[in-house]
Order: sequence, then C-alpha cells, then structure tokens
Amino acid sequence: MLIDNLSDTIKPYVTQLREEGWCVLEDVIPADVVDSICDEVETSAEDYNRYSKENGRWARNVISFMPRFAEHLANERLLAVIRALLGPQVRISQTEYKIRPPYYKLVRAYHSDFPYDLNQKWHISQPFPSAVIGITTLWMLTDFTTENGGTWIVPKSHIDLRNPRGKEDGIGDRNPLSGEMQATGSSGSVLIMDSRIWHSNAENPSDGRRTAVVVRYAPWWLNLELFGVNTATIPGETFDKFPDDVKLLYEHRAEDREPSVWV
Ligand SMILES: O=C(O)CCC(=O)C(=O)O
Repeated sequence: MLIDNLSDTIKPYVTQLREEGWCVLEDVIPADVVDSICDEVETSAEDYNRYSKENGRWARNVISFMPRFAEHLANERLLAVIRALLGPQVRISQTEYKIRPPYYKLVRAYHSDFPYDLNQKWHISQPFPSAVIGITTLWMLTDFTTENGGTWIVPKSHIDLRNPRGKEDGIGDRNPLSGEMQATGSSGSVLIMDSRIWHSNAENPSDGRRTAVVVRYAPWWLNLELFGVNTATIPGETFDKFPDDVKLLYEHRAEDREPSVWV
C-alpha cells in the first residue's frame, strides 16, 4: 500500500483512538484463515497450560504456542495506527490468552492496563501524565457481541485523571459505570485501546466461547522487565520462523539469539 493511501486509511482510526480512547480495526486477520487461527489459539491454550504446569509458569512465552497467530501481529494497518500514537519504534510488552468460556459469570473488574494498572507493582503513579505509553489490542477470533462478552469500555476515560482502581477516587472497579458500552466486532477484527482507558471483562451468558488474545504494545524506551509470565522467553528455533517484522516486536524475548534487529 502506498504511504499516502495508508495514512488516509488509518486516519479515522487514529482520530477515534485519540479522542475516544478506542477503535475497532476490521479484517486484520483475513476471513479465510481466522477460524483455523481460532482453533490454533484454543488448542494451544490447553498445551500452554499443560506445559506451564510441568515446567513452571514462566517457562515459555505464550506466543511460542501460536505461531500462525503470531504472523499477523505486525499487520501494516494495525502497526501504522499504533505507531501514530507510540512513535515509530514499538515492541510487544505482554501477550495473554483471553478465552471466556460459555456461561462465564464475572461481570465487571474495571482497570487500566500496564503501565497504568494500579493493582500491579510496576505501575506509574497518579496523576498519569498526558501521554500514551501503552496500546492494548484485543484480537477477536470469534465475533465479539453484547451476548458473548464483548469487552466493557468507558469511552474518553483515557483522559480522566481518576481511575477505577484509584484508592482515593471512589469509583469502584466492580460497578457499572456511566457511559460504559461493550466493544463489538466480527472475528478477525482488533479492538485497539489507549491502555489508560477503563475497561473490563464482561460476562458470557451464551453457550459458545468468546475467544481472543490480548497483545499490548509499548514504545521502545519503556522498561518491560516486569518479572512474570510476560517475560517468559521464546525458543530460538520458534523465533527464527517468525516473519522479520514480527521478530522486531519480540526480539527482547528470544532465547539464545544475539540481538540483531535492534542493534
Ligand atoms: O477479555 C476481555 O474482554 C478484557 C480483557 C482485559 O481486561 C485485559 O486484558 O486487560
């Protein structure tokens, strides 16, 4: 795609992300492969859990278990939107399964994400600076609907200096919040959020799974050595098979590989 076309294509998404704190980018994973990638993710979640039980919770990075999904993480339109907010050099900070089983009950647990999650040790303090320091993406591998657990979000909350987990803010992370809505979209779409936006799991009263992966992107200069599941490494031979533009996003987690992309 020509650069001018690309910037015209992404402009409405970037504007919505800046003004509302979220947007949904459609057709990031093509329709003809999304179901098989959904299968890979669902099956590999079981493999990952088994492996982690046997070898330790931080033994291997989640992304190692879903190489076909990984191929899409440097999607040109998606990265152009993310780079418009974070700057040209970005890395992936966290990757996690977000599979909500049928009849999943948890109703709300509002929070902002790393580095603004006030329940984590490695958060920055309130008042948050007026800067985007993280982008959270939720990859929809099944449709997201209001019936199956489409993520709760509070539009514009990314610029609110209070926080649902702020001890002095009196909001309460379990409560329905004024202005809340559920983000919906068809499988293959990606929900992109300024990581400051207040968001939460939703219940899934349906009889089907709501399958997603959360992938968080960070600017190159942010310390990602958080200790824990997200610093788990990727075996070198798995990393070698990633496309070059995806290697750029994960090189800091590659095992037994000299840094080459960032050096
Ligand atoms: O799975 C969801 O809908 C929300 C996930 C979430 O809140 C998160 O990953 O921070």
